[in-house]
Amino acid sequence: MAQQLVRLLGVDDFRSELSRKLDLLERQIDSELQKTAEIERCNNDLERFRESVNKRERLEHVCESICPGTVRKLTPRRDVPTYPKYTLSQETIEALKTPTFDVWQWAPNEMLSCIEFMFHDLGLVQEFNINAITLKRWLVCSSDLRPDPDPNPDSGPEPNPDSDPDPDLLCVQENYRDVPFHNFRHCFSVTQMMHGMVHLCNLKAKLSMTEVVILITSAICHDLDHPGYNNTYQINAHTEMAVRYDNVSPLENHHCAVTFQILADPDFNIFSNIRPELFMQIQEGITELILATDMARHEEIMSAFTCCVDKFDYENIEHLRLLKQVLIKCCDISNEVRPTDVSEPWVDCLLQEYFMQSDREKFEGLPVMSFMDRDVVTKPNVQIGFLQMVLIPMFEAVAKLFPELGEVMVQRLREARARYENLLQPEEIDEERSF
Ligand code: BYE
Ligand code: ZN
Repeated sequence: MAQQLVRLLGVDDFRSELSRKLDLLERQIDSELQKTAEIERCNNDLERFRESVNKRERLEHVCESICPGTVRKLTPRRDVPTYPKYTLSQETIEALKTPTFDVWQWAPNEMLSCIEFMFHDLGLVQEFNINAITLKRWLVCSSDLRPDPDPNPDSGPEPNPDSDPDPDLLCVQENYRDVPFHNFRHCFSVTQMMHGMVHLCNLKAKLSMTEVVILITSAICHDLDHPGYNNTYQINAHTEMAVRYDNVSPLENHHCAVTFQILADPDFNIFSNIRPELFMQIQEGITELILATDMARHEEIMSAFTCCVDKFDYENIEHLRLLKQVLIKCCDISNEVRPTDVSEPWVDCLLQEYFMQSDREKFEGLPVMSFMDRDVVTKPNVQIGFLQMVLIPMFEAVAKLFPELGEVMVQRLREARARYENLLQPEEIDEERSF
């Protein structure tokens, strides 16, 4: 009886052991089945993704063959340069301080890293307590850098596409258009020249940090959202911009407006950590400098500066204002100060933009300026006139204050003039120079 009981118990043990093992096996099979289903789902997703990429490529191929140049490449437009990837070499850092710097060899991300570097290098980040991420975001908008979206989407009104600025378009780079001359590379070139001037003329010892930040920020923002058609076109064609600004420096007023639209968003305001009074002073300074880049005011600004340069007084705010205005003007049109292989393509880009304008003016029956007319202009002809009448006198005036610029810059401009004179065709030699 007892033996039977033991045996019985043994069988029960065996049974429960067996059922436990079965249970375990069932669970394992279940989990394996789940994994297979997961793999199946992944495979399906992959297949769908492959199809959509193929479809997009086929579509782009068709678009490209119908209308070449219109298809945006698949490379992520707003990928963010991170410091380790874009650490500037010591050689680049030194070259950035000189007018011989080659502005053509850099991709957009590298230009952005250079501009960011200048802000740090000039001590502006420290002086104005600029948030390093805000500085990056201000320069290039990126989803990685954008603050997290509101976790509670019901908390505010729906964004209105007509009045709210597109968050992707709040940064500096996105607001330079893809036009032949007035594009982001021009912004970079002008900013780099300003950085070079600050170093060459030792401006940090002569001006306040507020003046330095005004100079650099103005250089960065001075042509924001330039459409590639100048003020004369805006005024003659009665564009919205010209009407809005009553024909007074329409483009330059617009560049200022876009500058302060960007800074109006706290996430993009590099000056959010300074006192409101200082912000107002910087805003006023930037506006003055951007408005001074209108070449229609060249004579007015130059004659005022020439008057004060012989008795220049760094304590006189009027003198300082004129100096800053002339400095940004110099940087803005300084391409000919650069080595020939850097400066020459800029003339082609500018003429391309001018020819685009004159073609449009002819088509729309508007007056055409002769220096923009592809039937009239030759490169040496316009550049000799421009060097002789605009660039050389302006740089000579600035070199009175900063003799160190005489050698580096005025000399280069004279060489450029001689180079263009050698390029003149015999029949052009006695012609009126028509800048
Ligand atoms: C100027 C005004 C607006 C935009 F055709 C650009 F002869 C310029 F007028 N810049 N910037 C640099 C220039 C240069 N204009 C000219 N040469 C330059 O090197 C002269 C023009 C080709 C033309 Cl001034
Ligand atoms: Zn410009």
